[in-house]
Amino acid sequence: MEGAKKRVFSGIQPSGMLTLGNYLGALRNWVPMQDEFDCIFSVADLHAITIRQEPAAFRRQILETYAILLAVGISPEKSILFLQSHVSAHAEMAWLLDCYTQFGELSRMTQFKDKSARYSSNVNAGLFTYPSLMAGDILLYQAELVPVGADQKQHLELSRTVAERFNGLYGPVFTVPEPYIPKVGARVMSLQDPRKKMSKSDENHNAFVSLLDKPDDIIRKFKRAVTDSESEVKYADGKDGVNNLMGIYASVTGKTMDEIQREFEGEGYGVFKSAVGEAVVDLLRPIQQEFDRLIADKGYLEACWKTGAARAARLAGRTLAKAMKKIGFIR
Ligand code: ATP
Ligand code: LTN
Repeated sequence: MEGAKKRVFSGIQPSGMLTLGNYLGALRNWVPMQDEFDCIFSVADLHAITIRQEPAAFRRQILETYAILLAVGISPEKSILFLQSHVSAHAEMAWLLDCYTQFGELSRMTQFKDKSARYSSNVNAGLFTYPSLMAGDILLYQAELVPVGADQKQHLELSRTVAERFNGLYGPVFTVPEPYIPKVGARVMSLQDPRKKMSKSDENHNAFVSLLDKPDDIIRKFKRAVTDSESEVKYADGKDGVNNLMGIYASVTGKTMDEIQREFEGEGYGVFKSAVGEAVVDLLRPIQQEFDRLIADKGYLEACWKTGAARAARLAGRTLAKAMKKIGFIR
């Protein structure tokens, strides 16, 4: 059976509790992919230390990110679900690829430019070489498809360039990965500044809805969401806040923009915002219940990530050995 399906790899950083944006834009699409593809998903903990993390909080975030992936429906039987740092080949491959990636290429990465401006007191080398670690994640598994949001496309392009460069020097070692843009792609914007994407690391906690937020907090955040001075629930240019709320409501309920507009005709924003909040609470309730059950069962989580790491290490080890042999290392 293995080999017949296309291989998929994706990762998510445990840099905070995942948001509604991560769910609607990424995780929710990963779940059905498990039936169509041979999927490998990783909690990218090594990537997360490019930003300073407080040890106790970091440990909790890794654990919670792993549990939330299971809670939304990533299956440890259908897929390989593991912690990146548990498979040492990732760090080793990142070093190899660093030596096949140009300074100029890394300098052009917009995420590096954004993050080095935002965290100007800690512009570490890891922040700069982050794309090599990510390329290694993907290339170690010979992944053909990589589901990512628009923000990661540039990194994926660089992964392709590095894979092609390596293959050009040594023969076919790596599969050159393609970006995979799921059919239902949602881009969820900040509730406080709807021109910015909703981000789990936003300092303003009212700007995002965490997947673990309590129902009252979710309702409150939607009630306070920034809109405009009009009162008509209508999708239109310049109405970024309302457009975003309508997008969330559409994505959660499956309704079209026209249907939503009709549903709230003559109602004003208050009623609409409450409805969006309620819909999100209903969406997250079963996920939160499953999360609560899983997080209390450390033994099960541990068993899952041990199995995941063992399966991942076998695949990754093969590619690492092949790449090292080609370079000339004595094996
Ligand atoms: P950070 O705030 O730490 O940069 P983030 O919330 O932007 O994190 P990532 O871990 O970088 O999230 O992204 C994980 C996945 O979620 C990626 O595939 C990304 O494209 C997707 N994603 C992130 N934010 C959104 C959003 N607001 N809407 C839709 N998809 C998103
Ligand atoms: N950089 C990604 C997370 C990530 C990833 C990957 C995504 C790490 N390794 C490999 C796809 C493939 C992010 O910040 N969203």
